[in-house]
Amino acid sequence: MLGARASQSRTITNLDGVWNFALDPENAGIDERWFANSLTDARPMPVPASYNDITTEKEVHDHVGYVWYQRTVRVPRMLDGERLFVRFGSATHTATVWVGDTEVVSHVGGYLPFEADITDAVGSDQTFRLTVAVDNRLTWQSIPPGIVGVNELGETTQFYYHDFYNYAGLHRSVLLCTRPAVAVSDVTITTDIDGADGVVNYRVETTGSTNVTVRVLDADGTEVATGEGAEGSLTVANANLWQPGAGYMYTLEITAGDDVYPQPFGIRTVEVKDSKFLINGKPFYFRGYGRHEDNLVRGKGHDNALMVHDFELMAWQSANSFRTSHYPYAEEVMDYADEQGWVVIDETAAVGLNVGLAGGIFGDGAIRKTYSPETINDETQRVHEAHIRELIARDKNHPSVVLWSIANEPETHTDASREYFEPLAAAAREADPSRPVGYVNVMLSPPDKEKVADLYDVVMLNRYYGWYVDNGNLALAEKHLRDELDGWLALAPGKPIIFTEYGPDTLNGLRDFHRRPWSEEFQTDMLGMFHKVFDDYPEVVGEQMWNFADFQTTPGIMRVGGNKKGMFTRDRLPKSAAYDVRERWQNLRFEQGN
Ligand code: GCB
Repeated sequence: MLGARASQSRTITNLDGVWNFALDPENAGIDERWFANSLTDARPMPVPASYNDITTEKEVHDHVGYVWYQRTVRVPRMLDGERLFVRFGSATHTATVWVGDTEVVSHVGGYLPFEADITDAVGSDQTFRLTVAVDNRLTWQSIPPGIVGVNELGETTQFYYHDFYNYAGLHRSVLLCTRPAVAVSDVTITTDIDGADGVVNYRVETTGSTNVTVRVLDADGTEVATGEGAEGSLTVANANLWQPGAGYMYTLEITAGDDVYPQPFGIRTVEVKDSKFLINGKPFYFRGYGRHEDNLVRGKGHDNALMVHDFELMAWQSANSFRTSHYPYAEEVMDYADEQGWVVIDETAAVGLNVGLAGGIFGDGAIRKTYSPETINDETQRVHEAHIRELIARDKNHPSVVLWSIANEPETHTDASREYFEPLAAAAREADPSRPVGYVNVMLSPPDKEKVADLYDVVMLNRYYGWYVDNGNLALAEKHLRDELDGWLALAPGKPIIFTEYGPDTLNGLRDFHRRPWSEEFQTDMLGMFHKVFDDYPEVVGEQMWNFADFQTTPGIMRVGGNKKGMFTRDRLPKSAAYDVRERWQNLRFEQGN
């Protein structure tokens, strides 16, 4: 899906603000047509934000099921024949939208955008009532999966196998967009390098038949190439490449009839070869983190101040990359990463497809199979595939995205897991033949059991030697880590290995002379042990520690106010390991030049 970008033919009105909001404890609102009137007993709710931590009420925080958002919208001045759209950056996890009494769109999947043409529903009205019902329930057929149940007290409960709080609501901006009736509806840009020149291949789709012309503008807005037709290949002489740390961006300005759409892009190549990850033909080493969209009060709500601050902290540490663990991030984040030259592993929301885990740690005790007609089944696979395609459709033109991660820590040591993933890996490749595809492997599926590694271009590992296993014994942990790495080299020769998670929970301020688990000293030691091992294996081409910052989870005996594996606290203060890692990454950057 195209990003919302203003141009001479496209206007954008931001609908963020304080909306009206109501819980729907009986999930009766749709039948009772709540959209047909002002919400009863509505309370204020900021958009964008998760609703969970905004109020003081437990019912809001722990709500399972539908909530309703509503506001009045003023229609912008429009030219004759123009179309009006409402666009949601995301609604977690499923949503239905009404304009007045008319249902205009439903969307499944909590972390990707959707829009509706509301021109006819609005008609000649100057203002209209916009109502959104958002449901946070997860099922075996949703991505990510979850289970909603009722306990002995009759309370509705929600369980899921992933280790972050199921924040919900309207997490990203809601926009009102205008565009001509015949407009650009999609563009795919791939690039290549030919000596000093850049090759720009493009394919444009439009909503009706019309002439298409394109211009490539450099970062100063100077025209550097032009083309005619919906498809073509252009040459940019003496191109400025998009590089890690130097995100040079061009714009493909597309004119289709009355419509003008500016699509930013970068000229760069990505390739996996001989255990190396090459960007513009040069070996790239990933330094950084798995992250979360998570913070105080706003939960997963996008916030530009927090976004820029987080990137400043990552730059301070000399990181060069991150993974969008464990779901697609806000479009603003992807644009920012492009412009600043950050390298991104772009992950789907397929996390927790593994009954061996819960909260990242233990199974839920129930006797279940991960893949079965009653659990993760054909329908889940269909939803997962649609989600992969939607993510690629949204993010395919971001030069920062160098690798797709189609799942985090699924079960991959059973025959059923291979049946499940084979078509999904193929779908990702078909949707984007220009980038490598991978998935993130869990400790429960080590190389001697793993069944899907050959489907992918890279090996991505989350490993917790020294924490969940060999807790506190880093000498033993190191032995086991090396043994396992040797196993991967034997199983997947020629594939680069990226560590996408490693690190212990660390309580900020807990100091320990004996450097034991949970202390800041232990975090320094455990990260240091992993780094020492990485340096001995040229096949390891990346280290993304877990996690950039402490983050919220469901409460449990293994979590003290959330997951504490952050390099930074949840309010973004550095733990002491941050300084050691900074020194290492500064040195690596100096050696590796990015
Ligand atoms: C993992 C998961 C991540 C958890 C982490 C942990 O392997 O991928 O979501 O938060 O472990 O801290 O247990």
